[in-house]
Amino acid sequence: MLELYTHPMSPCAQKVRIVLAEKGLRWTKHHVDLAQKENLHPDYLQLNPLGVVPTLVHEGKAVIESSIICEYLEDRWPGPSLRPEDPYAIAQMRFWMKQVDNKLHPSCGALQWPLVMRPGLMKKSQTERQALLDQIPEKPRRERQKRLTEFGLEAPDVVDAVHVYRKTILEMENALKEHHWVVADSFSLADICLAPYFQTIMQFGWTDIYEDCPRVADWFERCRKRASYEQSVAADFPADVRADLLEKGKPAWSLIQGHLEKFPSPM
Ligand SMILES: N[C@@H](CCC(=O)N[C@@H](CS)C(=O)NCC(=O)O)C(=O)O
Repeated sequence: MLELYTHPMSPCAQKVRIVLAEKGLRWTKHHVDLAQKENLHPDYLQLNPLGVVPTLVHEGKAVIESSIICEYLEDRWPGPSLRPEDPYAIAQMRFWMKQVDNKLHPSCGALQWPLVMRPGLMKKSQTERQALLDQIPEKPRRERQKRLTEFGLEAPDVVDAVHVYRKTILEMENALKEHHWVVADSFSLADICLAPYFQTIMQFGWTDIYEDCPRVADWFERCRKRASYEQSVAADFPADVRADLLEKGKPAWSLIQGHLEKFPSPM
């Protein structure tokens, strides 16, 4: 009944997998090989014209965009609820989700792409690489991926990405002074949509980015301890994959630290 087109390292797909697990829903997995650009295959574009994961298929109909999929699942299977009751808290929840989609997600891509996707692309000829990247349907994403492929961590997007991460962390530290979870005392879609972006930080060994934000560190530990997270995110990172990612992330830390120095500490 429920099918998900997904990739283990995609934070957007991780969000949706956490929601499915929180609600105890059964689903069928379709792995989309992003390194091989299966997301740009004409059959996949029929389902998701933006050429990205995740895509949920329910009763034969495709639902795209991770935050929309999360809300769709919440609407269809309201229990256990992942939306606070108070309308103001719901507005706050949606604001966090929007910030994640518009800002944190491209920032995560800017840090992850040079380390994970770029090496494979650089093995292809210039013409082959260009032809693949030219197929990306949306111009801003296409241009960003071209910059990140050409310049790696030296791309201008990387400085902004580090700042977006740091600003988000400081805002979360403040929000968590007010309640146990990001928008309320109950766990919500805001927490689910943020947590995978901390998985990325952790997997590359960059957790010092929030070392002076104890509430954020504690929040992420609480997210990770949930069965939903274990089952739908942690399970996809066996020891050899974790070791490889840590190795890939190590050389980038000093560059990130350099960008962080220009940023304020929490109040
Ligand atoms: N706004 C989309 C973003 C989806 C997205 O960027 N997915 C990435 C993986 S996290 C992807 O499929 N990238 C493939 C590519 O850009 O080639 C959503 O939230 O679903």
